[in-house]
Amino acid sequence: MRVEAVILDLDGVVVTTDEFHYQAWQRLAGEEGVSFDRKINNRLRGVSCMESLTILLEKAKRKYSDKEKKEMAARKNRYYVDLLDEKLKPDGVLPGAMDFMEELKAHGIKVAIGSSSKNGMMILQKVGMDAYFDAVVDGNDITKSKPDPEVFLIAAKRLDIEPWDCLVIEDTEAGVAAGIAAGMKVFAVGAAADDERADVSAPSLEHISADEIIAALT
Ligand code: B16
Ligand code: MG
Repeated sequence: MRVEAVILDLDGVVVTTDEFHYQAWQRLAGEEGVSFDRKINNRLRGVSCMESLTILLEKAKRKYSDKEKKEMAARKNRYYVDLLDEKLKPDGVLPGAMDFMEELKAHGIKVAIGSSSKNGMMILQKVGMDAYFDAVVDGNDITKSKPDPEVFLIAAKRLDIEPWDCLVIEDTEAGVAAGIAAGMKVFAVGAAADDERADVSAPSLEHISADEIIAALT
């Protein structure tokens, strides 16, 4: 393949907002008397807000109506956005991510974001990167979240690049599956680094250069 575009997942690849998601879910769970810990939080990584709520409520003592669930998801999002607003700064960009993307741009490779988060644009604004990418596709643009390939296929379309010339960088199982389903090559990092379905992997973008990745795929 020729790598013509790289579509990066946001949370866990370019920035880490994981701790803020954890704190917001924990506050909601506390208010509702539902048990919640980091192990359950790990299952929420990469999946949408409503799907995360369904997982959180697996241990609830009672059933919640759809109206109640909508209110709870909105409440969690308020807590999360308040944390982002207060705490997310340009130093929230993960080590190695900036150099990696600069290297791609220097090769004339297009760079995009493919995120499940409805707060994707706000996150990019907070770290000063809202004008950095050739395309940004987030949770507001999609009807089906990862592992469905929709987010990555929309990104490829906006970039005007064929899916088979795109490389996805992901940190979750659902995201790796979405990249494969999109017909793209997948580079797995972080929590997904040992996912054998990926074409290439590394602990983070700090541990490998873009040149090494491109060479491994061509
Ligand atoms: P929001 P990504 C994902 O972002 C997060 O990893 C996941 O934990 C979160 O539930 C999901 O976005 C939805 O986020 O609540 O902000 O809409 O990894 O796809 O960039
Ligand atoms: Mg992620």
